[in-house]
Amino acid sequence: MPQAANVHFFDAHPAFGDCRSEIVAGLQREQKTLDPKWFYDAEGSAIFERITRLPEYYPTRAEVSILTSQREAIAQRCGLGSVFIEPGAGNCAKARLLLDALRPSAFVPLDISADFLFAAARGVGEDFPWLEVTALCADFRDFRSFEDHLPVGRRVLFYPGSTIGNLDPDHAIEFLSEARDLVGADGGALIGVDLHKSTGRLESAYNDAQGVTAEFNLNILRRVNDLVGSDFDPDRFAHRAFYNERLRRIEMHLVSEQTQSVCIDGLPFHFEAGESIHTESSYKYSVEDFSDLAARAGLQRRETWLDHDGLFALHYLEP
Ligand code: AVI
Repeated sequence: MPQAANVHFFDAHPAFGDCRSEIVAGLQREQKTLDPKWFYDAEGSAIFERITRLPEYYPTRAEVSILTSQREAIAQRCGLGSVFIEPGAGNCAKARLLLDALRPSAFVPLDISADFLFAAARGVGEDFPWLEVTALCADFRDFRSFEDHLPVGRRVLFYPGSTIGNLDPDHAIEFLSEARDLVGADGGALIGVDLHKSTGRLESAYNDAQGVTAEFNLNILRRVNDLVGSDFDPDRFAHRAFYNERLRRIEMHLVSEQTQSVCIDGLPFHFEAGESIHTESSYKYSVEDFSDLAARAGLQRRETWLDHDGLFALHYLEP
């Protein structure tokens, strides 16, 4: 397919690491764990898309309502004509909502999944012909692998979706510190964060009536079977999600419905009935808690926009 003149690609061939030893180490912990990054193969990403449209799952709708109703104010705050960088860009749907108002000098979607990223970047280039799009297949944490390919200019990082909530607070601080280093002293960061709120509202968002979140959670077992040849039977596990009020995080688990053993290459993992694998945490922050977290990474909160119902926050931060 011919490539539009305004779209550039660079593949840094990000290393995926040794998934087998990572998965084994997680299952050997006292609280068995699987990293939520394993949710997102093509099938898992498609199930997540369905989650974002569920009546109970408010974060996507709330954030989109902020991005559409406040786009001019957001653009003024971020500064026009910057290099707009989105790690984990996926389909770039949220960045698209800002591009006309922001008029960035370049848009840099960054993702570790090359095919999906390049198709999404091509689509942005076609729909915004005035915009320079530089798609980088790279690991955001490995700045050196892509820094030579970043267009010149003041940088603004965009990290929507409360994806930062899937990191525990120490890792979120590390991520924000790396973001601060990337954007430099004159840059900025626009970060979407789900707000702490009533347990009932949060728990229903992760326990939808149609069972789509359960399907998403259980799909990780199929993915792990594909990755390491394990013999998880998803029918023998059940989805469980609850709000841990002390730690202010939704925890998703897969609970073994019976005593069973699962093998990876002859290596057995024993499950008691009722024992769980912790598959995801989704931290929720008040505006003040997130300001404190960002400050620990050397970023100051300059402005925050909330949706009409006060469910979700979009923060603009600067070093
Ligand atoms: C991607 N991430 C911000 C979602 C969340 O809400 O933590 C993932 C998700 N897990 C279950 N539902 C949605």
